[in-house]
Amino acid sequence: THRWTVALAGNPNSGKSTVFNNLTGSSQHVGNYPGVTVEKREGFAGSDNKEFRIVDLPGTYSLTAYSEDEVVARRFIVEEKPDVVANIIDASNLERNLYLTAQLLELEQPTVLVLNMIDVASGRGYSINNKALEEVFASPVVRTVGSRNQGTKEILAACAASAGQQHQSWRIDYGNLESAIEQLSHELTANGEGLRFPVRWLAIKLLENDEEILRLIRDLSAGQTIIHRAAKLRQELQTKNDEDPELTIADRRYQFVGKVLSRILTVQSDKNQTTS
Ligand code: GDP
Ligand code: K
Repeated sequence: THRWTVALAGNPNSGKSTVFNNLTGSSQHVGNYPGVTVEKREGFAGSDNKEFRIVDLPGTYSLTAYSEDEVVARRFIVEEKPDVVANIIDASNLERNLYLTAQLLELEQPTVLVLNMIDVASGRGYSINNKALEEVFASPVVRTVGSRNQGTKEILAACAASAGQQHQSWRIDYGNLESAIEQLSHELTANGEGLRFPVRWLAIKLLENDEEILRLIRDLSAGQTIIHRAAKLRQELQTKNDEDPELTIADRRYQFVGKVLSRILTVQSDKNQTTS
């Protein structure tokens, strides 16, 4: 039988370790990612005659080059290309969690959205429209309560259905940065052979002045040309928007998430005040 690789990604405290434990039981082992001190937890899961290797990525809020955990998470997804990414989402804290979801989807791997902590979300009067959420992210949604081991089999079923599928076309519209993204994507398509990251993602990272990606591009034969072009475009955008493009990109992502929330989330206000 084929063994699918599933990478668990999510914010710290989304319940990712709990879900990992539910999925893998006693089959876990701990190693290290090459060259860094970050722990790599892996295990196996089986369901309906299918086998899964589950890799628990470090919990992160973002996928920048500013922290080792974030670099490890994004590298694993792009370099090892798991069959599917399972994004563990704290359903009671959607804004912050979907900000990571948007960045994970930019890596263009098949992704399953796992709405965990559904019990907490319901307790606060949050009602989440599954179908709308699936539509806006072009990805299947599963609901779980990790602390009660609910929805665990459903995660595996959704992963099996998504594994190895073509990533559905999905993107954030970065508004007046799109032309710069397009120009850099063009350069990278022509001169970026051997890079395993999606071209559009690389272009966005160049506009964010991402240290690790700059190093990667610098090693290409046309690297200096691409880096100069990126610097020039960054300067132009800085002037035009009166803001560092890195901040503009973060703003646009938050705006996107805000729009998603207004579409998928309704809050019953009498429950909103209760604490649990
Ligand atoms: P991680 O940092 O993402 O690995 O989060 P953990 O797995 O350590 O979970 C953080 C806390 O949330 C723990 O106390 C878990 O027992 C709890 N937890 C996990 N999933 C759920 C859930 O679906 N509902 C509730 N109420 N608590 C959960
Ligand atoms: K924890």
